Amino acid sequence: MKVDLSFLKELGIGEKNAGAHNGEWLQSPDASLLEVITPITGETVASVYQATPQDYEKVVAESRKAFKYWRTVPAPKRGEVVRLIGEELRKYKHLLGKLVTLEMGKILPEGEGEVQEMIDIADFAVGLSRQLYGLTIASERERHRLYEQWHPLGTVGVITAFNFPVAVWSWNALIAAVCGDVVIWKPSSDTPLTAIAVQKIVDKVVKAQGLPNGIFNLLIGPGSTVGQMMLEDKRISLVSFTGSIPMGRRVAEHVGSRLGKSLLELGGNNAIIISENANLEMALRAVLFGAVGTAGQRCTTTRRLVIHESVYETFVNKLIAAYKQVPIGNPMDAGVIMGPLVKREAVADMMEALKGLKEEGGGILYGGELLEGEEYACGCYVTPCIAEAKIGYKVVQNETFAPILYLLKYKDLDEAIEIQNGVPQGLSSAIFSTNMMEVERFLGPEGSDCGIANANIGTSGAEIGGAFGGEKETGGGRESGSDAWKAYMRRQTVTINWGSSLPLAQGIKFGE
Ligand code: UN1
Repeated sequence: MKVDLSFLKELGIGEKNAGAHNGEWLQSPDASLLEVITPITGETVASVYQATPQDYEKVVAESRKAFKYWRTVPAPKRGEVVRLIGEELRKYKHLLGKLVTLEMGKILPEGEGEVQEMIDIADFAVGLSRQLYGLTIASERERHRLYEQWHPLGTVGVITAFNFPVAVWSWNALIAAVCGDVVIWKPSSDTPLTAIAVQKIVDKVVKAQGLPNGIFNLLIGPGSTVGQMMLEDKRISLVSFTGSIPMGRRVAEHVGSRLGKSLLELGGNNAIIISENANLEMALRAVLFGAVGTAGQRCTTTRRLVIHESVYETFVNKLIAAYKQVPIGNPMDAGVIMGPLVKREAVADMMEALKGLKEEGGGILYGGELLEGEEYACGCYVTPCIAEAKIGYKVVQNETFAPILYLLKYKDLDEAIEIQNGVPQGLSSAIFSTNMMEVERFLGPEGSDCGIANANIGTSGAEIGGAFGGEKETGGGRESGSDAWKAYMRRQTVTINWGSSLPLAQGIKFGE
């Protein structure tokens, strides 16, 4: 397997790259170098100077300065800047998509799809910039006006995961920007190059518009230093974190202890219920995309199937036949639908989970092997796995970020919903059924307890227009569409008395 690295230059990526940016690229003399390895071949493609505590200070200080200006710019004018960023992203869709593929291993159509997700969010944010509405409320007092308005928060820290290295930044950063916030991005250390490339694209627009430094900032460095400083820093008004549940807990604890705001989008353990009334062909395609897509490394990945006993055997046979056909290989190649896992540690986690599954009494029906041979020498390629399990198994309760699909059998819908809800996470869920009573029950208050509930489509691949996030240990945050923007602003309730007396609320008479 070979990868072409010549396109990196077109994105402004060199052999060695500065990893901190506050309008200027910063590189301390004592910065340590982070090697960037592609999971496609295991080779080093470039390296990045990681941000030091001094860089951190420079970035936060600049962001505070920029906020004083940016909050005064009318929201539709901020929207115009985001519109131009969206235009620039359109030009780079292919190259940036390719870089996502190089760095984290998802197939090229999915890499480009992720850049499309950024473009969609930019368009959404432009419209939103004229719709940051507050309510006017009927006052109980005469000649009084009661209303609410929304103001920018300040500096927003955006900590993103490797699996959606650019889309998740845009969900947060582009919405925050029209809301009048300034942004400091700390990407995953597995995917720093896409962050640098995006920062360069954004910076081009910022410079061409004559905007000050410090509106969009970047800090590449370990979570234990740079990330931790963000959590403890009162100057960071909101920390938006996408990643694992244990890390999210740390974010909530540290930010919570200084009474700061956090927005958490953590792990999923998403199930599809396949009823006896399902269109099995449609369900099959949805399961394949949901479970094998992105090599099982989406937070919305389908990890559990809850199948009615009457269609269990038929469906499982179809599924195994489909899994056997999955072309695995270089994610840059047309026709491949599953690339490598992000790194060897992820493969080790997958193997550990499968070992645990067997110990608990589960059985593997297909796959779950490490691929060997010259082509797969980097040790990151596996076959996707289908396993039989029980809802109580520890491995089924946990999110393993790998392509393992657990099969669970049910007799009646109540049982299916109980299994679907019977995990600590609550991100995405789906039912395949052509029976409206089943579908409505699943979508009703006694149904799915997840932030996302779908009927006759799978668990992954959400559109940006809806609010994205989940309940329980998924953290409760909502990003992206709908009114998720409210998390990036502060609400202010205003009462104006335009009369000439001073009536008190609740009819209180005070000293009269
Ligand atoms: C993630 O895995 O963190 O719904 C985000 C989806 C994508 C986003 C996934 N739009 O699968």
